[in-house]
Amino acid sequence: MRASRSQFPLKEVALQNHVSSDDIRSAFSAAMSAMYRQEVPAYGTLMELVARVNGEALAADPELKERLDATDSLERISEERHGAIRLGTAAELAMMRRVFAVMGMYPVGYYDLSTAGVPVHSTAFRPVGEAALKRNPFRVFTSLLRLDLIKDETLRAEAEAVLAGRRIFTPGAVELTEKAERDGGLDKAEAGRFVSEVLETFRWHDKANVDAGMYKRLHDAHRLIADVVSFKGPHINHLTPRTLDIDRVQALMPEYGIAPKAVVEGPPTRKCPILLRQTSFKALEEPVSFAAGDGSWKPGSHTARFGEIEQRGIALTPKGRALYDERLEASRKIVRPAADGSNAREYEAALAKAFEGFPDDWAGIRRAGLGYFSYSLTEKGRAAGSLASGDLQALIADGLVRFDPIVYEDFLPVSAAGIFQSNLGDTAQQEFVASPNQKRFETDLGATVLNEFDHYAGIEAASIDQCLGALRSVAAE
Ligand code: OOG
Ligand code: NI
Repeated sequence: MRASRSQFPLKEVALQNHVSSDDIRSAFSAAMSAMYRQEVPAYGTLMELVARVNGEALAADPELKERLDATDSLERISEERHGAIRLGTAAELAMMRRVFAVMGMYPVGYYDLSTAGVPVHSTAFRPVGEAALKRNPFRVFTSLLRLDLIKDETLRAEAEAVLAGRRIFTPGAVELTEKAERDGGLDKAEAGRFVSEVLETFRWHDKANVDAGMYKRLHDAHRLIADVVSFKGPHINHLTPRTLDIDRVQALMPEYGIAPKAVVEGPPTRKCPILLRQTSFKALEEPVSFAAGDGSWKPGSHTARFGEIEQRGIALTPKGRALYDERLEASRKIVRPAADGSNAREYEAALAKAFEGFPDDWAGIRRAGLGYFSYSLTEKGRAAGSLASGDLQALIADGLVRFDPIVYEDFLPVSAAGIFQSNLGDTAQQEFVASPNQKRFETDLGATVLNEFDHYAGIEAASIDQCLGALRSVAAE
């Protein structure tokens, strides 16, 4: 006989006092959105535009609405967003991992941006299980500055010294993270304090940590280095809502007083969206001040924060992803998008042409083994009972089982590079020798990053098990 849960009353009581990590993440995501809306009013405008377009997209496409309803994923979309931060040291990255773990966010994937002329490498902290993703899929693209790519040794040492002297977490954030690790969670009051303490790390500071001369030298080495080293903390640099129709948002942005970058990053417009499409508007020039040395402040400006929106499609299998990478590369051999947007139309045409060979219907994508799907019983399947067989293909053919695309929850290195570059400006293009160093990143992180494919495959396999298991138990009744 299985032990009943009531045999462990002590543990049960202890667990009841803890807020779930999903709730902490949701609260944090909401707090971050409220803060960024105040800090960057254009973000609020973008949210309004996205809400309008999403409403219109759902009204115009009943099939899409039905699919989102059926897979229980309609609700998460209006709350869905990702942010991005850039950290300066290994210690900051390792502590950030512990802080995110309290919110049920784990590092997934490794992105090397050095190939794109940006001296960082990155991961995405995000929830991983299906239930957690449905509850709130908040993610943070987190980059670590690579001072090892800076040639000027004096400047590198100075930058290291500045970074070593700053504390990006409040003592309260550190203390509550340690408590959560010790006790396996936080109670309601602690969770509330945790959210407001951690929010401080992401706040914008308009008073620089360095003087104007140092800022200029860092900026001359690379704008991104100035952004990371010159300030008290890793201010959130964008917060991205999810749209159901990115082409429509891109087209409407000027009407809302926002100038988008020239091309949408990622795959072309398709009937069945794959992976991730993103567009952004340029970083704002914002007033900051630098310490003058005599206690006074010298006014200046800094550009770091921008706006971005994205549309998410199906997660691709390694085979599908290889085809995506190959098609993207093929289109870029024909036309490479110019930073000034002058060849945007040619690029779009080349991209669309290159992707003609990528199936654009869900059944075709599934048949070719290109994407991950979630399987569930149809109404007919739920009523079937004794008809049950263990053959998934037959069950689908008989209309007992349906399949729906699993959403891509991660990022794309070529797209991320395009977003970084459009914000760094045309003049900031810089060559670095490509030097991915995942081992070093993981040592600094204090953990290995999770493999995105394993997680999609796991969600798919669990859905199949659940379907077949349900049919078997009905058949056995
Ligand atoms: C991150 C840029 C990458 C995305 O959505 O691909 C990114 C940054 O600028 O720090 O956010
Ligand atoms: Ni982004």
